[in-house]
Amino acid sequence: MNGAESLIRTAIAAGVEVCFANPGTTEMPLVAALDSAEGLRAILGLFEGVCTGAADGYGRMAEKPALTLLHLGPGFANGIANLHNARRARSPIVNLIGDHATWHVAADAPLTSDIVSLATPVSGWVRSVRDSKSLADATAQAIAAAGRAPGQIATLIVPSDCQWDPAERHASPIEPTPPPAVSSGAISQAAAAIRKGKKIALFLGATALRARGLKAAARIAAKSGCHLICETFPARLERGAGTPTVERLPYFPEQAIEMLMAFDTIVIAGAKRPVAFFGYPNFPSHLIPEGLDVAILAEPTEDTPAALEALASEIAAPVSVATAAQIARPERPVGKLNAINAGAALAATMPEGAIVMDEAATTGLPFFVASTAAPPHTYLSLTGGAIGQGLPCATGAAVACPERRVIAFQADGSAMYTLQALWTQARESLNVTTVLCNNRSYRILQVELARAGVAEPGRKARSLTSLANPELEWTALANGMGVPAVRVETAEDLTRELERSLATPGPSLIELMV
Ligand SMILES: Cc1ncc(C[n+]2csc(CCOP(=O)(O)OP(=O)(O)O)c2C)c(N)n1
Repeated sequence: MNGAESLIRTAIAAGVEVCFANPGTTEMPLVAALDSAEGLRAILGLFEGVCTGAADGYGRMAEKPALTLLHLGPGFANGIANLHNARRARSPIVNLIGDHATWHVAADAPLTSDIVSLATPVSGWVRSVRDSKSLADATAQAIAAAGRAPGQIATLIVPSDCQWDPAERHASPIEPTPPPAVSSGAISQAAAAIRKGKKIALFLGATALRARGLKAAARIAAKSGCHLICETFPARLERGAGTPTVERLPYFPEQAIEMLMAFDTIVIAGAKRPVAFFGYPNFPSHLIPEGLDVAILAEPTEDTPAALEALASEIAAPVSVATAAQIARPERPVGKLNAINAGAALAATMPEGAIVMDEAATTGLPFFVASTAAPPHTYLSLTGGAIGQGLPCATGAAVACPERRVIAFQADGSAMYTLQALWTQARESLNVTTVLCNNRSYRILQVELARAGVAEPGRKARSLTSLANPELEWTALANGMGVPAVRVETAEDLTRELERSLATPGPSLIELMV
C-alpha cells in the first residue's frame, strides 16, 4: 500500500463517498488510488470552483463531508470563492491539495506557492503532511475536523512523495467532536426575555433551520406568540406545507431594520447578530435597533436544536404543535415573464422534496413568499455573497440526494462564473432543473448605482453592468455541455417546460427571458 491508497481507504472507512476532483500531476498517485478500492465516487469538475461549490452543496444535504481533490496553490485558489461561501454555510468539506514532493519545493518550480497561506482563511483546520506513513492518521483527523458540528472546512496538503511512498495501513475513523451544549444560564436568560417581552422575534440560523430545530421553534412560537425569522441567506432551510412559517430578514438594511423595529425582544438561536450586507452612508452595521432586549440562546456552533428544545420546556411550551400541512400553491401564472410570475410558476409546479438552490438574485425575491406553503422542500441560498455558487451547489446537492429533484434557480450573471457545472450534471446524469433568469444585466449593481445616487449612469457604468453585446445564448451554452435547454418568454410556457423538465430524469435548463 502507498500513502495515497492509505488515504483513500481511510476516507472510505470513515464513510466518505464522493470526491469532486480537478487533479494534476502532483495528484496522480491519488487519482490512481481511487481505483484501488470500492466505495468512493470520483466526479470531475472542469473548474475548481465547481468542485468546491459542489462539495458545499453535498455537505449541506448529506450532512457529512465530500472530498475535493485540487492541484497545488493555483488549483486551490480557483476554488476559494466557493469555499468562502461554504465556510459561511458551515459545510463539512475535506480539501485534498496535492503539492510538490517535499524535496522538490526548494527548487521553486513554476507551480510552487504558499498553499497554507491560501488555505488558512477559508479552513477551520489545515495540515501539511511530511511523510507517507502519517497520511492515514492525518486523513482521519481531517475528516473528523470537517465533521465537527455543524461542519467546517478541513484542508490537507499532500506532497506527491507522501502519496507514492509506502504506507503501512489505513486509519480507523475518529468520532467528530459533538457541538458544545448551551449553558443553562443562556436558556434561562432567553426564557426570561420571552416571559418579559410583548413582541418577540426568534431569530434563527444554522441548525435551527433544519427539521428538529424548527419543530422546537414552532413549540416556542405556539406558547409565546413569537415570530420566526431566519437569516437573510440561510445555508439550508426546511420549509413548505407542514413546516412552521419562517420569515426571512430582508437584504437591504432599511427594510431589515424596519422589520426588527416592530419587536421589543429578539432571541437569537444559531445565528450571528444580524449585520448589513454592506456599509452604506448613514446606516449602522448592526441591524437590531438600539434599545431592544436581545438574548443569545445559542451560537451557530453550539447545539442549537437541543437549546431550542430546552427553551421550549423551560417556558412550558406544548410538547408538539401541528403546523398546517395543507399545500397552498399560487395559481398557474400567465403573461410575459417577470420576477413575480417566474416565482409563482416555480412554486406552482415544484414537486414534494425538491431542493431549491436560489442564486436568482433580483429575479429570485418573489419566489420565497410564493412557495411558503408549497409542498415540503429544502431551500439553499448563497451564504457568502461570492456569486457563482448556485450551479455547483445544485450539482453537489443532486449527488447527495439522487432521489430528489434539484432546482437551480439561477441568475445569468452569477451563472457565468461556474457554468461548467452543467457539464458535470450531464456527465453524472444528475436530476437538476436549471431555471436560468436571463435579464442580460448585473441588475443588482444597477440598483446599487441608483441607491448610491447615480441617477444617470455614464457610458462606462452602463457597460460594466450590462451583459448585452454580445448576448449570451444560454440554450447554446447548455447544449454545448450536453444539457438540453429551451428558452421561454411567457409564464404559460415556463410552467409547461417546468412540468416537462421536473418529470424527466437528468439535467435540463430553461432559459427565462426576464
Ligand atoms: C465573486 C464575486 N464577484 C463579483 C461580485 C459582485 N456582484 C454582486 S452581484 C453581481 C451581479 C449579479 O448579476 P446577476 O447574477 O445576473 O443577477 P441580477 O442582479 O441581474 O439579478 C456582481 C458582479 C460578487 N458578489 N461576487
